[in-house]
Amino acid sequence: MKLDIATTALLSQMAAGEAPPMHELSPEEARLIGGQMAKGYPGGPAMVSVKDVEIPARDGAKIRARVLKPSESPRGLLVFYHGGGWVLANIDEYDTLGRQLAERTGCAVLMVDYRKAPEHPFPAAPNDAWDALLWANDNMAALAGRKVPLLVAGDSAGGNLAAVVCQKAKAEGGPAITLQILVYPVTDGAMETPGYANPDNQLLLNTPLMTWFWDHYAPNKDDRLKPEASPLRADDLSGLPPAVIVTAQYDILREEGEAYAARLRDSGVPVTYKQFDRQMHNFFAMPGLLPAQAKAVEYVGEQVDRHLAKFSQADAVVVGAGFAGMYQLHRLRQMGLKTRVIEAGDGVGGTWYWNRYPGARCDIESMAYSFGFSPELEQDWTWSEKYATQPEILRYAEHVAERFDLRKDITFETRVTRAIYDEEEMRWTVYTDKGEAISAQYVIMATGCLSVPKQPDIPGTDEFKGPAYVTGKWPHEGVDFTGQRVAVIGTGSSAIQSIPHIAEQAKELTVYQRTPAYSLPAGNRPLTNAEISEMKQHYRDYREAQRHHPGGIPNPPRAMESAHNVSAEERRKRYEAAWETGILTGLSSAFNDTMTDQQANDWVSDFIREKIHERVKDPEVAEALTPRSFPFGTKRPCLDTDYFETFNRDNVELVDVRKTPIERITAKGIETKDGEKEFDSIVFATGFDAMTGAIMNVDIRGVGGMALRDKWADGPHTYLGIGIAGFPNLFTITGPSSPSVLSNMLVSIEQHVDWVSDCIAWMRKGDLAAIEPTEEAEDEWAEHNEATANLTLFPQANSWYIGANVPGKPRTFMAYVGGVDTYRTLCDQIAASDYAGFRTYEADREAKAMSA
Ligand code: FAD
Ligand code: N01
Repeated sequence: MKLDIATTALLSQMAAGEAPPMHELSPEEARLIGGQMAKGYPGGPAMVSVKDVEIPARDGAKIRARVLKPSESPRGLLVFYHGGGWVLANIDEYDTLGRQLAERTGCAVLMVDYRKAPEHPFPAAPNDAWDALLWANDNMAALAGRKVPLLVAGDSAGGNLAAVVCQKAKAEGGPAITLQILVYPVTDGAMETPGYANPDNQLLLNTPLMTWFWDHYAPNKDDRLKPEASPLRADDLSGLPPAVIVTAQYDILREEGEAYAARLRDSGVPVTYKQFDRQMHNFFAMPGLLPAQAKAVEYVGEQVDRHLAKFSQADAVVVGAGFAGMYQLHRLRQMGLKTRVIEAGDGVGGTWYWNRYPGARCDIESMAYSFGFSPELEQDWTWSEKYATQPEILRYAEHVAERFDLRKDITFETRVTRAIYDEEEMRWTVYTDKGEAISAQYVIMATGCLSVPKQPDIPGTDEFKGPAYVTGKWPHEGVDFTGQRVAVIGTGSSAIQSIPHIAEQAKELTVYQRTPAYSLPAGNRPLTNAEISEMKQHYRDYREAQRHHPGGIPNPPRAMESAHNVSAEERRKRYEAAWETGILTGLSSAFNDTMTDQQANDWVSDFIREKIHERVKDPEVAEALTPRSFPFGTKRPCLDTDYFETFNRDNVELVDVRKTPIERITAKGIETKDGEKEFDSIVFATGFDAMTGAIMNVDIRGVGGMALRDKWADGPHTYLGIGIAGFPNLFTITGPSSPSVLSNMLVSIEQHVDWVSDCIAWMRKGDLAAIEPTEEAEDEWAEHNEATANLTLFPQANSWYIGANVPGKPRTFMAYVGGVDTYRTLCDQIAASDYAGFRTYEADREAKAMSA
């Protein structure tokens, strides 16, 4: 006996009744039989209120619906679509199941009596289902008493409708559905799964009846295969709400449920799947008759419990726990905001958590590249080297987390995937890849300017059989290259730091260079006690100087003189002195026109070129390593320890890929036009999808469902790099078009976090619910940015500042070159003039009272 005893007995009783097969009946006759059967179901639990309503449909008709309220304060609103092949059944026949669901889940349940075929064929049912969903969302306060999570559910054809409305909500940018519960859903009108041919499955729902349903519902066969009828056929299932999928073992639809679960999972949607063994189709809708029905309701209830427990309310969600997210959490918590930080990694530190490649260290002096917001922190932390290593900076980040007790509000190993703005509520729903949905008034993207390694853009990358490493995602356990033949692709900062270390271990190291870099010797060394105590004594003054310096790096001071004003000898003298400091900004600060005057820049660029020739013995290799295609400073300069000298080693070879292009990566190594070279390991030091990559990785929908990805399709548009028109209460820390990456990032991060925190404090004081920039302010800022950049030499380089490193990325200059000092003044003045360029929205007092 394949079915359980209760099901077997039920089927035997039904057979004894000698009812004709459904598919031989007219829809009216079939409905009568279904109605008779439902009369045998028990009444279902009592509700606090049961109310029949009429929902206006788009064509002016009314959709009948029933609101079941299990308590005065439901914890969710569940929109339920019943089964019946889009032809049979109604909300009266499903009343018991609806009550069971309401009681068990604690949600208000809206049962939707969408119009049935054949009188109302496709797309009437999905249209009604959608109209009802919108109505439910609009009337949530009345239905559930307050803003609660919105869930959808359905069985069989109703499961199909539930899946379809989720896809539509994604396409439309809302409403924000937090969970979809699909019980043996119909997902594909092709009816081609083996289950249809399996005699074991021909029970209450059999292949002829399913054909009968489809023929009535979607007589036009092309319609059936549209995603609105066959959700499995949608191209992209990513970004859909987490799903609970239930199937029955002996059901012609089981494989459709399984297939939908698998595709959702493959698309990154969290899925909980359960097959009920020894059950047939429709068991879920037969309350009182089958014990498994009660178990399935209990199972759904448990999933909803789990889901709603995760659904939480916060004042603010901060995405990312690098230095920006950490400080933002500290500030908001100090202000009394309930703040949640979501971080993809399993620890704090961001950049310094992920970039563990050999030789990784900061290139701004440690004592300057540290937080300035806490004098106590400054005093109790002591840096060991002029330029701290990655492990030391990571320890510092961990120390900060400990000292300010940050971890308790950070959820690690969790990625934010979507954020949807609800205009009515003026709140965001933030979704994670762990199935959590958090409702928050503010979202702060502290996702980092350099946190998404660039996708490999060399053919064959996946074919290499040996280990391949990406500098920006380095294995935590480290890598031992001893005795290996290693390739490094790239010669930016990450490569320049790691190459000398890899060369020391590897048997052979081959460096594939596309563009040579300007790099200056770091002169790294341990800090002396005298230096440390001097800084600790004067840290306050130093921080103040940082805040009012264009790059947040006050030493050495920026000269006020043009390079044209002095003799060649004097210039040389000053360049030499700057070179000796081993400070990134030394050379660019030697004169005031290095970044604006071509000749001034040529002089300093030539000076560095000479130095490279001094450092590299082989003149041909030296020339290959010499940058000539862009002015100094227009791509981020590097600081190194023995980078150029490494090319004097016998085990190191340079391949200039401009002359010898990489054709592809092969299973064994790298093939250029000169042939294939075999390697044991390949290191991709190929950089980042900078500035916008991490923000664009999250599907962010603002006012009217506008997708940020669409708004930024031709490049980022922001106001101050902090706010975005159409995306109220969404802030970006060091976002595109702020000075960010052209400065000491910690200085910029603190300035941004402080500004955003002050803005939120101002809003709360004025009882304002939302703030967003105006389009005009955004345009004015973009104009100023472009004009400022065009006064400099920056646009001359194909840099990541401009998006040139990522194929297909729109080219706009993504950092404000006006300096941190000027930028700070602008931001302060904007704040002082009641946030000029922003529009604000008053709080909706009524909604607030309801949720209190
Ligand atoms: P990050 O440190 O990048 O942190 C962002 C965090 O957000 C990451 O942990 C990431 O996992 C998380 N995240 C992103 N998206 C999501 C999501 N959807 N869901 C959940 N979590 C998410 N700057 C300097 O000023 N001086 C230096 O010397 C210097 N050295 C650097 C060295 C390297 C190797 C690199 C790559 C950058 C360096 N930078 C330097 C720039 C550096 O990125 C910043 O200084 C600073 O650390 C950035 O901090 P952040 O918090 O803004 O971003
Ligand atoms: O990345 P990058 P990064 N074929 O983009 C090459 C910070 N940082 O990780 O210049 C061949 O600079 C690419 O060539 P090209 C700092 O802000 C700081 O090194 O595009 N080559 C380039 O040589 C820095 O600027 C430190 O022609 C390819 C390299 O890969 C930023 O992070 C340390 C290629 C990428 O260089 C990014 O630095 C590390 C291809 N298909 C990082 N694709 C400090 O020292 C790319 N390249 C503090």
